[in-house]
Amino acid sequence: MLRKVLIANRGEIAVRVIRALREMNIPSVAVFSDVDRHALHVRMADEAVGIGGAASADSYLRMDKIIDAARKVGADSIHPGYGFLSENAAFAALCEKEGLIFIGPPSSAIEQLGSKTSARQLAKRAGTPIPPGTEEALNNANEAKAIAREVGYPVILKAASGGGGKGMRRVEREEDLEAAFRDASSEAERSFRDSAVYIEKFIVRPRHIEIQILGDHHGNMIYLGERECSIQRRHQKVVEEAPSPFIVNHPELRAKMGEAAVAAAKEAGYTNAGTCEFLVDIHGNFYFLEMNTRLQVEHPVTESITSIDLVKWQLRIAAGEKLTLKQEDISIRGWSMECRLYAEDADNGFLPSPGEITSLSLPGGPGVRLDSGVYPGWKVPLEYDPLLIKLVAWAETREDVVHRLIRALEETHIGGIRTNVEFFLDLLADTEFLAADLHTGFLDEWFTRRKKHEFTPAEIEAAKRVSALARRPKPQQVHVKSKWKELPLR
Ligand code: MV4
Repeated sequence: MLRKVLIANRGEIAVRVIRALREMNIPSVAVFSDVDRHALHVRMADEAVGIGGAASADSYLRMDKIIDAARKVGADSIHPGYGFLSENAAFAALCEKEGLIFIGPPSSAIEQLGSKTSARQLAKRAGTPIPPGTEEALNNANEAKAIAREVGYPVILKAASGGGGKGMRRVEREEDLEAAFRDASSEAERSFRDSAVYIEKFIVRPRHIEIQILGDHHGNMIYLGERECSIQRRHQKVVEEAPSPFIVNHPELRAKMGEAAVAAAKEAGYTNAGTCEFLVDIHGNFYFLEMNTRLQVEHPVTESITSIDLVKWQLRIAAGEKLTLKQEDISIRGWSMECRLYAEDADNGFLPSPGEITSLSLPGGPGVRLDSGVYPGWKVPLEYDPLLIKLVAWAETREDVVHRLIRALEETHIGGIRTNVEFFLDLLADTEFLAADLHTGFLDEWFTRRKKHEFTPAEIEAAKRVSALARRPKPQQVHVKSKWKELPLR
């Protein structure tokens, strides 16, 4: 087993990894920046090492300081969490060179999957379906025009080094293609210092569904079902759930997507935990978008429906152990949903709202899991992502899990800062959300609908006094709505 693990991260994910290590009796080492000296992950770890200034570039992104810290405390391995250095191939390679175990895939896999064009090539070789388009960067707008004529409009231009929706342009007609090509290339250059863009057919009104995989160093690899992540705002996930309402009645589609994810990961020489992102259209056709070579924020919903601890498996796999779970051992039970509680002002454009948490009262009871990185009296710094707590619920059905989340949100009181708790109560009490006809445009449309209603301040106050549970439609109206019954499966 691993001797001592340094966690090159902060906040709730550092705490999550420390908890797994504690249960496995492996010593944990936190690192912290100047503003994180009193953070929860520092308090919970067995040891902690300061690695520099508040700005990420001076601390959590400093490969040299993190490697030095690992050396100093005698750690043999590093868990990168998510964000920061987690998908940095150079950091994984540096760990490999220094004889430290990087708890994640090999640097070669991170590198191949980091470039979107090379990931497309790899998926194609593996037989994993991709949106029609190019697997090489385009040299000019005329090349884009030729491909767009072949695959048909709308198309989408994407940065080869892209992520988070930057350097992306949807194009409806040929006359808009040249300007869009210029815009996408220059945004890609500014954002990633790489102007390379490629083109894909635009998949209309898709669902964003991802497949969790686990692979060991002995050739074993499995998939652990899907997560539905279509509820996003500006490419930031807001609510995640598993299973996907779109897939739940179609185990054969789940199996096909799972096998496609495993095939792509195997082609990359992948090990450890990873996630294949797919777009799924209304007909049940699925298309590989990219692979996330890290543990994801939303991993707990998969843990909840499979009863498998993904972080413990990451640690065992990194230590060279065999993945003793077989595909036929994986079964899905019930429904899980996660709300990301942020220090942000939901009434003012979701602007970050850092500051001191003056009081904190958190939910509990059956089926409630809290992955928190905060405590009362802690001052949320403005330098980092303001995710405070992941509230994750489990229940037998989707309807029950939504009711449970509402109940848990109503038990939640975070004082001193603005949060998005009230926003979740509004969203989860919405009939359309309950109907589960989710797609990537759902949240934008929901905000538009809400604005149109234009409630008076008195109505808002009245609504706040009534439990969101009481505002819900009657249970008999509720069932998972699937717009398609018979899927034309590939
Ligand atoms: C697409 C697409 C439609 N067709 N690709 C946005 C982020 C990036 N990772 C991929 N994205 C998209 N790629 C094709 N061929 C639509 C999106 C997209 C999206 C995807 C997932 C979740 C939310 C989204 C919101 C807008 C656009």
